[in-house]
Amino acid sequence: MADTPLKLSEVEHVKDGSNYLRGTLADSLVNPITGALNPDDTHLIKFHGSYQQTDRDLDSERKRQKLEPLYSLMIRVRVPGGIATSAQWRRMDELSKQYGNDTLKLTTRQTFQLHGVLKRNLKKTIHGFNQALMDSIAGCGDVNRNVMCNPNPYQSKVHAEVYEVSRQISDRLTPRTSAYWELWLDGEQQHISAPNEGEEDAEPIYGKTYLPRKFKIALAVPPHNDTDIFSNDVGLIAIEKKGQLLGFNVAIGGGMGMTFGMPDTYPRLADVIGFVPADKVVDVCEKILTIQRDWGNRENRKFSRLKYTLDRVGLDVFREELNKRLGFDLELGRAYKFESSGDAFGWSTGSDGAQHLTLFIEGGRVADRPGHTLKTALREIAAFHTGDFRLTGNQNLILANVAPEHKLTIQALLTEHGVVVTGNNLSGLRRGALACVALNTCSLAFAEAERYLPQLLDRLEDILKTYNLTEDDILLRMTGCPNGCARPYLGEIGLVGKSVGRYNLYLGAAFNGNRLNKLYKEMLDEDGIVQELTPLFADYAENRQPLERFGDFTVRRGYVQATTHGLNFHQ
Ligand code: SRM
Ligand code: SF4
Repeated sequence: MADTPLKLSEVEHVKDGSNYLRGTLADSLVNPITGALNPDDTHLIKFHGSYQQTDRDLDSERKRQKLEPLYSLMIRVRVPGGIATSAQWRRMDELSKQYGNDTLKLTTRQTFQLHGVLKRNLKKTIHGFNQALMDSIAGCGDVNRNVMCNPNPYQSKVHAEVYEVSRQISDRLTPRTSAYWELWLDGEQQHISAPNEGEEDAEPIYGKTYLPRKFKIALAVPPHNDTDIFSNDVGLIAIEKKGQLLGFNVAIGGGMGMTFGMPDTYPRLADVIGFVPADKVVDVCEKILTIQRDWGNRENRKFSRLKYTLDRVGLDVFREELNKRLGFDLELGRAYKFESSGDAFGWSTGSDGAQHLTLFIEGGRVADRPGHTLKTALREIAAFHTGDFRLTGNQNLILANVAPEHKLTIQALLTEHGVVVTGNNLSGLRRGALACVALNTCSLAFAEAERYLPQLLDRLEDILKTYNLTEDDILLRMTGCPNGCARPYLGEIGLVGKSVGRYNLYLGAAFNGNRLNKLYKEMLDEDGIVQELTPLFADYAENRQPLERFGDFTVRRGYVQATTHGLNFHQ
């Protein structure tokens, strides 16, 4: 019997007909009649690092006034491993003020986002990135996204080597199309390799329809899993011996997204499938990506991620194909141990004696607020800081390699601007909390997250105080929908927006990022969340075992069953 032809999803057709991501973007950008792009171009613009959005706070009022929604663009700048120079920070700060909403969002994948950029300013903004040697290509879209890595390579020689590997992976998997160069930079030289004049476009790794879906890679150096590697399509665990990087355990098939009411969609943690020496790891990433390119589902985008490909074909079949494409076999995975997935705040000293300061950035939002002028403080620091700015996967910021003569000045400036220098004066719950953007810009949000979490934390902190738990590090992650942008299914407490002001409560993830949580209660409002968590905190304070983490405790006490695989997340 002949195979039934594939019914490709709409996005596949758009990519196919786009001439390597051009589509009609050039026309869309100059069309003065609307603030929006042509519908097909809204898919293509993602590959250039941008999303068309509306201001959801204003949508209904504008509709009432018979106006089109207030369209604007979010732009995500790739920062492999999260490392930016002071000059780049200054540029992002300027561009956010000139063309955006005067805030910077530090994301859960170590990138910068600008929000609120009008269509007519998009080109000028991307041009501005280029002048500071930054780009937004592959910030979004069906390609390899920003490669995450422990953001502080000065911690040790191994960290520095691992960071270098993350850059190599990022370079290898960056799309080659000249559309980015042509559309945004008028052919001006850019720092990522552009094709030579007269050369035809080609995507040697991706092909003209790119990947079935987004693809994510993260690297971590045990014992810190601060990039949450198991939530990535490919997670690489550095294996070292006596300070020498030997290679990486390779984990595949992680992902957070799911859809309410569709139990065949689920978050899943990556499985370790073997070990590869460091000099071959970039090839391994490329081959995994090409298998997913060829085997991933291109009919229904809900099932397109590598995690579903893997659960369809099985790990053994996938590994066999990988070994075949590589021309060698992965070795057996090596022993490793992760202890935590959060950031450690305050001053630290690297193995070379250099000084670094990790700052807590609530919700990853760099903005000036009354009494807390963080954006100004960082701009002033960027004017003289000779080290760099490092974005962490937990939406925080490291001022790295602070010159000894600048330490006191930095400290004084931050204090003057009302910025908390160490995490010590924050509760453990707030220090580790993550919230996705959600309203007012995310078109998929059912509920608030970033704007609301601080208020909820105020109430939860009162309870923690009653039980003497203020200092305890407990991971709480909140999102405005089940897509999982703040990795909520890895929260010891996960709150996932279901409708305005209502959240599902998940419990029982592991503190080190290697176990998913499980649904505990549905559709809770703020009082409901507080009521459900109060007896849990009381029980934890009284009955936990020495050093027992909150997530482990909720499993041991039977509040939820442990999730052992994405496939039993909903059970
Ligand atoms: Fe995300 C879509 C924001 C990290 C899973 N994510 C979106 C969009 C673009 C909404 C949209 O499609 O219209 C959000 C833009 C909101 C806005 O206004 O800025 C958005 N995601 C974010 C960020 C900014 C959250 C944050 O507050 O930090 C993070 C940017 C990362 C970056 O710099 O590249 C962000 N998103 C993640 C993560 C976490 C991670 O990668 O470690 C995940 C879960 C991991 C994963 O991919 O499985 C994640 N985002 C999603 C999904 C669900 C994907 C899935 O396979 O089901 C969507 C929706 C989609 O792709 O259809 C999504
Ligand atoms: Fe938007 Fe949902 Fe992602 Fe939050 S989790 S940013 S609401 S897509």
